[in-house]
Amino acid sequence: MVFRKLPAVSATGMGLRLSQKFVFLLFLSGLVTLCFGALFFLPDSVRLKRMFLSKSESPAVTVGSDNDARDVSKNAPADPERPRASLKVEANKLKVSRKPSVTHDARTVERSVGSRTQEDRSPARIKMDLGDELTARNDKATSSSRNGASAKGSDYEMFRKCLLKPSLGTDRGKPSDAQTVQRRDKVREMMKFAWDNYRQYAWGKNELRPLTRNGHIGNMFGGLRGATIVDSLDTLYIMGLTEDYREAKEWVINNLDLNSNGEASLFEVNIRYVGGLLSAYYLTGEEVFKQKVLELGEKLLPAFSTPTGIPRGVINLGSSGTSWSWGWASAGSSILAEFGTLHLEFLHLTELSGNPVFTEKVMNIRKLLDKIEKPHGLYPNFLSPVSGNWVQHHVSLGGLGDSFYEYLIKSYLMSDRTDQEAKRMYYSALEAIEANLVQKSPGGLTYVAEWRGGILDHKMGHLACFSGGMVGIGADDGAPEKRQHYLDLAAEITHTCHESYSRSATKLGPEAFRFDGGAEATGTRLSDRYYILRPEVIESYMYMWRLTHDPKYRQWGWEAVEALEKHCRVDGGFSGIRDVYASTVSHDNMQQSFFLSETLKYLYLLFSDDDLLPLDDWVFNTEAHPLPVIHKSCLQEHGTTHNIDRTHPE
Ligand code: DMJ
Repeated sequence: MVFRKLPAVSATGMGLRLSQKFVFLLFLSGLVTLCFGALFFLPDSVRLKRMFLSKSESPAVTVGSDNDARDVSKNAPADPERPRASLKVEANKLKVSRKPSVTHDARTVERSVGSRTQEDRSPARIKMDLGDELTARNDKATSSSRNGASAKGSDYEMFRKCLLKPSLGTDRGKPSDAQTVQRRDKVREMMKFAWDNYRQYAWGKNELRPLTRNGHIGNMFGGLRGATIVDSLDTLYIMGLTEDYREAKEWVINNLDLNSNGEASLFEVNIRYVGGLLSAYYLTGEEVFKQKVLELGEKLLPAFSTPTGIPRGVINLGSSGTSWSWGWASAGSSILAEFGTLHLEFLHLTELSGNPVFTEKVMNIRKLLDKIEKPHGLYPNFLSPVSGNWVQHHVSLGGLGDSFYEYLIKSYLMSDRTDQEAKRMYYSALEAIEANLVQKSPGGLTYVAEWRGGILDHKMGHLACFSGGMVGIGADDGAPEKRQHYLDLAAEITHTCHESYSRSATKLGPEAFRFDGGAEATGTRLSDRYYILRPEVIESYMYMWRLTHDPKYRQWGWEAVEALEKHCRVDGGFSGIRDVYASTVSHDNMQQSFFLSETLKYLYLLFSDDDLLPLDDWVFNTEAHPLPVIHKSCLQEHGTTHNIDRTHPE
């Protein structure tokens, strides 16, 4: 012991002179300071460091190439211990406030319920869809106690009662004509096939490799596993694949381990895991989903500890909570489509937890975006989370930008049309998009070009094809004189996207198609010709069908089913293809989780009656997970809402 080695010092320290005591204390405090300081120089993974340091360090990695935010697996940081360009202790410490959130929104609420009547809400009407849900709720008691979760059944019951219509319709959305029933059954069979193969060859892994018949983990989800399972819960449930749903649920109960320590995409974890668990909870009332999603939500909060509160793209889900910008994102910037696609899920995290912190985080993002100067009213794709300024002027409704716009209109719809700020921002963004990006090709096709500092790139990504549906669902809430125009625009964009499919040999659409050098809705570059089972075109068919009931949308959906069956179905599942223009296809050996979550779900809805997940009660997150509209006035009336003031936090 140190004491014994000091001359004339007893083990107890008794008998020391004052000056000796002083020198000794000085030495001791120096030693402690040194040891603590040394912690900062240890790598993040060292446990000691995680135990002692706060979660707010956000090393920034700078400079990279301009890539698709959606195809991030190949861009994820390869080595968590790699040298970092700068190490900064952020000023914004994480504040997890637990104050009760009952402030009522003082703004005038103009409730637009269309043709909904009071009778729609009667308990008798609501009971109609409780067949499966009641069974599920009975299971809930068992699973809750098994998981030690405290069931807040009354909140859930109240939420159900405030829905305007039965979630699954009168007969699970079964269509009335035989041909549509047949087509819907086919889609259900495709889901079963995709799921069974995943189950057999890749169970518990993130995605299935259908050619080699094994699992893929990737590096988008940190250490999280079972992306396909979480992404599929609601699709299985909606399609009435009851046994498969139960198995998926059991996996979540027993195997979904949220204590992972890898680097994950905040965006991907949010849209797939948070979205998937939220929607599974709202559809079934199973407490385990609520418990898991709240636990996961808390783990995402450190990503917001930046000087501006704009989260970085990559987060360590472990106890360090460190976050990074993507190596490829310009100058350490954050991506519009990533930090702008959190709103719907985070509002529901507040609803379920009563904790306003989730809403505060996304409201802060919105506040910054609303205030910042926008070139021609447009939102560029890269923003610095440190300075809060745009990093470069690339604007796109495709990858990097897309779902930010989608979440503006959906925030408005999900707020029961009370979120006037989201409404204003959406319609002015749309106006800027129309003025600067929307083009007509020589052959008369309407498309949405990309914008690079004022210069148009006459290309449209497959991802941008979601915008047909988006413009469509927003049409009715636009200025009265613009409503028909928006619906026409939505139909024109959807038509163009269909053309990108019908002009290929496989009848599937390329990753990007162009309108220059004589091209009209065709992918001219080799690198743009692949199709990875993406949903966006079919998503727009589904919305346009619901809005217009024009039979062509169902017909186009059926063409897509036939093409998927012919070119993407292999013995071990469904696979993407490398070139949609080649009649002999080459498979990419990947069954993306969004194929089960989105592509097949939208197809199923397209061939179902509109009363399956009615759009006045549900909005779909960008991964097609249905989230309920927050019928605030009804919930407040019954005193159970966790509504907080959704105006800007101070
Ligand atoms: C999905 O993960 C989501 O739809 C996301 O918003 C965009 N891309 C993929 C599917 O293409």
